[in-house]
Amino acid sequence: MTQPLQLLDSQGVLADAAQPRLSDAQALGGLRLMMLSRAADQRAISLQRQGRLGTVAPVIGQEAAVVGSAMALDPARDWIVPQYRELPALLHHGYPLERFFLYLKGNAAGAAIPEGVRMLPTQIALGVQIPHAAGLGWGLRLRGLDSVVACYFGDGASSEGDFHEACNLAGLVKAPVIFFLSNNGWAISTPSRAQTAGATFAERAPTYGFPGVIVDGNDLLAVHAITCEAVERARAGEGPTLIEARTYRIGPHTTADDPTRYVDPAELEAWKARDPIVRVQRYLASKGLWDESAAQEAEREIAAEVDRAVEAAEAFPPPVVDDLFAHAYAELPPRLLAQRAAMSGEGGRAAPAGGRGPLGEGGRAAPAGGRGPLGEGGHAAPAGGRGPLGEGGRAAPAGGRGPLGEGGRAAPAGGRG
Ligand SMILES: Cc1ncc(C[n+]2csc(CCOP(=O)(O)OP(=O)(O)O)c2C)c(N)n1
Ligand SMILES: [Mg+2]
Repeated sequence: MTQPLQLLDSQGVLADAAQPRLSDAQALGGLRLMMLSRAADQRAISLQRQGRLGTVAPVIGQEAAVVGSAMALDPARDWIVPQYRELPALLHHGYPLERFFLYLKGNAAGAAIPEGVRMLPTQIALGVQIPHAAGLGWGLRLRGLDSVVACYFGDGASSEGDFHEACNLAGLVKAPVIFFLSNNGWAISTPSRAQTAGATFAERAPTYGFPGVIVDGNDLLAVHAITCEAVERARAGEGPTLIEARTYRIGPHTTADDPTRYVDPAELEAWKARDPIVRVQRYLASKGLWDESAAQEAEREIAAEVDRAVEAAEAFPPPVVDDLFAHAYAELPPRLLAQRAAMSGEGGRAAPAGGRGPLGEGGRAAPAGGRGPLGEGGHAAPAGGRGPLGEGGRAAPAGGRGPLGEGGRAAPAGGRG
């Protein structure tokens, strides 16, 4: 099997003759962003446990893959097309941290992308963003721009037909796209070895007419270097690259998942010993650029940054039912008008357009029966009663299954579970 590119070993020692393309200052910046991502995830998990946030899909363990690739892009001209586990790439591109928390609170404002930030929305329907990325890249090229599109997806998403369609078209038209496949070992509880009978994911690429490469996804320097090469190819008009980043999901699929039911503890421990953050810290320490006091100072600053983002998100007006209906249609079709009215407690009468419903401050009924994109859980209802999930103090919608998989999206406001 092809060996993944590695520049830094797990002790943070640079390979002989390795030529990192990140300067020391950039490596420090990358480390800080990885630490910020870890701290934001840990805070989000804690807030979810308190019933203050919905379902969280942490990046823990995969930070080098996400940050190293994002640092190879130019936020002023390149685009990111995310799946749902790429927070630090979005932050690097200009998406504000407070919106991450707002999004997890179920607030539509969290999904709003600030003007000038070149990213598509977080995508939970698996694989759907991959053809969008191919089309976006092709369109940018037809406009004569030299922008590149980095499209993120998982080993699980790569089994969707959309992956094939996107790679086929992008190869044909030489779209400037980087297909960044985070092979994190799992698609919820399905191991990545169950996704393909092929030996690797990367080996699919040549059949579409472009290179497929494999990188140690826990090695910031290697991921950055290999993505820089893919960016250069794409900018030069040579077309796409498929990057398979071998990493590992150290945490749960989401806060609604219990990985102890299916993850081998020995495998988990082996991957924890390859922590991508510790690896860069060791590398920088060997250069005299990192020590205990630098770590403490960075942790203090990062904690304060996370505090500010959480406070800003919590100061936002809570979401209202109308938010669910506000962004897809200029004029709501009758079926959705009826749903909105029912959810607003108006017994079939339409709620006022754009207004706040009769339920008052932030408390809104949850949609009934929905299966959500993250998996098997319920989108919890924001207000009131005790729901079927029974944990965390939040009600779930009747029969609801959430998009990330197995859990409930906790509700932002109100009730006792
Ligand atoms: C089309 C579709 N099918 C199923 C799901 C439920 N689901 C949510 S996440 C997930 C696993 C995705 O695994 P992967 O692409 O490897 O990404 P990871 O979660 O490991 O980052 C599944 C099956 C979904 N969201 N969309
Ligand atoms: Mg996966």
